[in-house]
Amino acid sequence: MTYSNHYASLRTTAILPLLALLLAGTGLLTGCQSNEPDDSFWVSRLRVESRLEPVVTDLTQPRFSWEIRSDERDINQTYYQLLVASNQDVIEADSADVWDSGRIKSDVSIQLPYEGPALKSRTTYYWKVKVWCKGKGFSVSPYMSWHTGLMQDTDWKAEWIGLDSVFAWEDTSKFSRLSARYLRRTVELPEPPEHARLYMVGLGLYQLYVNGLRVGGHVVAPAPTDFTQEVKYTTFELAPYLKQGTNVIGVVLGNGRFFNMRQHHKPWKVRTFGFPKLLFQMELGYEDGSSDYILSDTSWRVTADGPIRSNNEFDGEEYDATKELTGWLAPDYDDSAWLPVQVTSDPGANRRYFADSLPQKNEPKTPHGDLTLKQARRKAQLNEDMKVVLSRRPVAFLNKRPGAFILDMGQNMAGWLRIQVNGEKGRTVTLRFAESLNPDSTLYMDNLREAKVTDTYTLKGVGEELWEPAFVYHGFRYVEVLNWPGEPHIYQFLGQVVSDGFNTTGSFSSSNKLLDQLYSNAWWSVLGNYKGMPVDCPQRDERQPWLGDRIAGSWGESYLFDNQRLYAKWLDDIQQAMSQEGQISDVSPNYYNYYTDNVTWPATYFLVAQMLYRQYGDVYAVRKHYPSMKKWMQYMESKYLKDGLMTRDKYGDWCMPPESPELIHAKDPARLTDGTLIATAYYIKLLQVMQEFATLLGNNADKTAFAALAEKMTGAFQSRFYDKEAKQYGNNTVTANLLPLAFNLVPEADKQAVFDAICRVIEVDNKGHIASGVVGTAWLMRTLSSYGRPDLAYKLATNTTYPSWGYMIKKGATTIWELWNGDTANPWMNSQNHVMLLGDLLSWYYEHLAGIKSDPSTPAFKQIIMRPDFPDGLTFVKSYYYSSYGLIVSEWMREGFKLTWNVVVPHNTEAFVYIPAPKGQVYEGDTKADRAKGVSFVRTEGDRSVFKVKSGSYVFKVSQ
Ligand code: RAM
Repeated sequence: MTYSNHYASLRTTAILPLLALLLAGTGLLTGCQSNEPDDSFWVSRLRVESRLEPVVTDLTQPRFSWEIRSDERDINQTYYQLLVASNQDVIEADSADVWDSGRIKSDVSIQLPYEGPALKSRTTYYWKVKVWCKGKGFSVSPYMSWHTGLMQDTDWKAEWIGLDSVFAWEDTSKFSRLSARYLRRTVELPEPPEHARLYMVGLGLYQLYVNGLRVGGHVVAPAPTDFTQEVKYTTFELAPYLKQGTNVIGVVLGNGRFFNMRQHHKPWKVRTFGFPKLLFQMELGYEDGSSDYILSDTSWRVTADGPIRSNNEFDGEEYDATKELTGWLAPDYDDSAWLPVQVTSDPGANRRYFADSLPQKNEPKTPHGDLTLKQARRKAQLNEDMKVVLSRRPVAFLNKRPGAFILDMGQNMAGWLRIQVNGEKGRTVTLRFAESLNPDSTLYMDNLREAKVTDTYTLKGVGEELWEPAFVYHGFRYVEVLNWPGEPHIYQFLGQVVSDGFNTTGSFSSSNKLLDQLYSNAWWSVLGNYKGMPVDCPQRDERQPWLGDRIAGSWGESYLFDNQRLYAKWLDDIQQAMSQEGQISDVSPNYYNYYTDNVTWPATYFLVAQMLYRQYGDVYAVRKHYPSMKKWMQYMESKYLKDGLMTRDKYGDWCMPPESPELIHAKDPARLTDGTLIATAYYIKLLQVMQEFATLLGNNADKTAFAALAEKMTGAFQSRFYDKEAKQYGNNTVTANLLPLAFNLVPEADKQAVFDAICRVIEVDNKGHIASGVVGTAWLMRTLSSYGRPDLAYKLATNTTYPSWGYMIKKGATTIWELWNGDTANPWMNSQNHVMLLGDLLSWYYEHLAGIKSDPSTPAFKQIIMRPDFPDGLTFVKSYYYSSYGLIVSEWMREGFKLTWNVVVPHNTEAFVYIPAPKGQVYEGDTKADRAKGVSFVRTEGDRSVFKVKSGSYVFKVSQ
C-alpha cells in the first residue's frame, strides 16, 4: 500500500449511502439558520490538499476541501467548522483535540488551510467538517485522515547508498549502457510490526519488493526534478508485507534522468547527475510501543549483473531473462557474489552548473537555484505517480515475414509493449517503436533523431514468459517485432499506456464526428506527454519539459485531467531552475541548458499559476511564486526594456505554417511576426497577470507599479506597431493583430476593426485556414468566439484541408503533430505527438461549445458562466466537468428552433445560463423558466436571455 501515491477517489458511489446513513437525522427545514442536523444535504468527497486520499503530506499547512451534495436545489453553505483530532475516538465524537477552527461564516468550501498548532512528523491526523447551509441546519461529514511525512531534515537517519562505478560490460559513452542495480538486504523481525512506514527515494527510478511482492501500483517513479536541489520521497505502509522471522527487501534502481545517457555527448547542453542511488528509511512500531529502524546503510548488498542489462529512456531496455537472479527476494538466497554497497554522496553534493562542464562551448554561465543548499531537499511527492492508465491490444499484424512483423496499436500512444512469449533459451526478441510507417510498410524512424527506442528480451526458455520493461517508455503506434519464435497471436501483445495517474475531470462528445476525433487526438497527446512533468514529446531523443508548449495548454488540459498537483509541482521545478540573476530556463527542470531570455516561454510560469488560481482556487501557488515572478519581470525590464519595448525574443510565433511544405519554420517575412511585437505584447500581458496577483496578495504598491509600466509600454507598443489608418498591427499577421486584441491593448473604438483584420487574414488570405503558430494559437479560438465569430472558430476546428487539425486527422494522425505540415516537413523536428499546436482549442471546447466556464472574478467555478456558442451545424454537445466544487453538466440538443439543455450546477455555486431565445419562450421542465425553483431572469443580452441558476439539476427547453 502506498500512501502519497495511492490513488483512491472519494467519488465512489459507495460513500454516498454511507454518508446519507451517517447523517440521517431529524431535518428541520425552516427558513432561518438552524442549529439542528439536516438530512437534505450532506458533505462528501473530503480532500486534503486536493484529491489524493489517503494522503501523506509534509506541508505545514495542508488544505481542506469538501463537496456538498443534495437532491434539492439552491443549497449554499453559510458556515463551516473544521475539526482536527489526534485519534479516531475524538473525531468520531465530533470533537477536536488538535485544532478546532470554530464556526466560521464563509461560503468557501475548497482549499481552506490548516491553521492549528505545528504538525508533527510521521503522525496520523483525523478531520471532519461541520457545514451549515442557508435556511437549513447543519450536516457533519464522515471523517478522513491524513499522514504527515518527515517534516524536518533531522527526521532522516538513512544514508544514500549505491555503487558509483561501472562494471566491465557497461559503457558510459554517448549511447551509454548501464545495467539496473539490484539491492537487497534481509531483516529479522521478532514479531510482525503494527506499522512499518517506509520513506524512500530511488534515483533515477526504482521498483520496490518486499518478501517477493512488488509494492505499489506506480511505474517509472519517482517524479523527476533537479535532483541536486530536491528529490521526491514516497511513503509506503509495509506492515501487511512483513512477517515474524526473516524478511527480504529488494530494490531495483534504473537510470531515468539521473544517469543520463547523453552525458558525454553535449556536456554544455545536457545535464547528468550521477550513478543510481537509494535512500530508504523504514520505521517500525510494535504493539508494546517499541520501535525500530531499517535504513539504507552498509548492510545492503548490490549487483548489476542481473537481467536488466541496460536501460534508458531514449534507447530502450535490454532484458536477459537467462541472467535473472532467481530467488534473490527469498531469505535463503546466497548473495555472497554481490558487492557491499557504498555509502554515496547526497545528490545535492553533485551540484554543478552547466558552466562547470563547458569547456567545449561558448554558453553563458548560468548558476541556478538555491546556492546555499548543502543537500537536496527531501519532499513528499504530492503530484500523482505515473501508472499504467490503460491497456490495449494491437489491432493488426502488418508486413509479416518469417519471425518478423509489425504490430499496429491503432493509436499513437506513450508507454510500452508487454509480451508473452514461448521459445528456446537464449533467443533474443527485439522490439522497435515508431509513430508511423514508410510507404513500404517499414518503420518510419527518421523523426526520432538519435533515440534508438529498442527493447530486447532474451528468453530463458521455460514456457510462457511474460515481460514488460521497467524503466523506459516509448512514443509509438507501431512496433516492429524481430526474431519472434513461432506464429504470433494478438493475445501475446499488450500495449501499456503510461501517464500520470490523474483523475479524469471532463468529458466531451458532440454531433460532429470530426470534432470528436480531434478531441480524441488532443486527449491522447495530452495524456502521452505527462511524465511527472509536462514534456514536449514522448518519442524522440528529447522529451523535455519545454515551457512554451503549455502557454495555454495547462488551462485546456485542466478540463480533461485533474492536473493541479502536477502543475503546482512544475512551478516549483521552474522556480528551482531560475538563475541567480532571475533568468527562467526555457526547459524546467533544466535537463537542457536553455536560458535564452525570451518572454513567451517563461510566460508559461505566470499563466500556469493563473490557471491554478482561476481553475482550482489555488492562491497558495501564486503566493509562493510571486517573488520569483517579480524577480524575472525586473530582470527582463532592466536588461531588455528599451523605449517602452521589450526587445528580446527567441522563438517568434513558433511553428507557424511555412510557405513551402518541407520547411520546419517559415522564412517568408510576410509570415513572420516581429519578435519585439510578440515580446512586448506578452510582457504587458504578464504585467496584467502580475496586477491580478498583486491584488490577490494585497500588494497595492506593486500593483500600481505594474499598472504604470503596462500603461507606458502599451503606449510605446501602439506607436511602434499600430497602423492607425489601416487599423492593423505590425505586418498584419494573425498573431500580430491577435495578441494586442486578446491582451486588451487595442483602443476600444478600434477593436472591431482589428478583429476584422484577423478574420480577413484567415478567411481571405488563408482561405479559411489557421495562420498562426504556438504563440498566437494560444489565444485564437476563444478570441474568435468572444468577438462574435464562433462560426469561424468552428470552421477552423472542423477544417480538413491544410493547414488544420483536421488535415492531420485526414492524414491518419491519432494525436496532434508538432508541425502543421508534419506529413511533409523535414524529420529533424517533426514529432507526431506534441500538444503545443492545440493552443486554446481545449478551453474553447469546454468554454464555448459546452459552455462551461468559471467567471474570472470568482475562481474555481464558484460562479459559472454557461454560454455555449451553439454554432450552426452542431446539433448536440454532451459534456461534463468535475470542478473543485462538484460536477457541472452541460448537455444541449438543438433541432431547428427547439433546444433542450440539461444543466447541473454544483451545490454551493451558482451559474449564469445564456439561452438563445426570448425569456417568454424558455421553460425549465414544464414551468416557465423564470418561475422555476432556483431560476431567476437577469437580463437580455443580444439574442440571449440570461438566467441566474442556483445549484441543482435543470432541464431547460425552448420551443416555438
Ligand atoms: C523543440 C520542441 C519544443 C519546443 C522547443 C522550442 O525542441 O519542439 O516543443 O518548445 O523546440
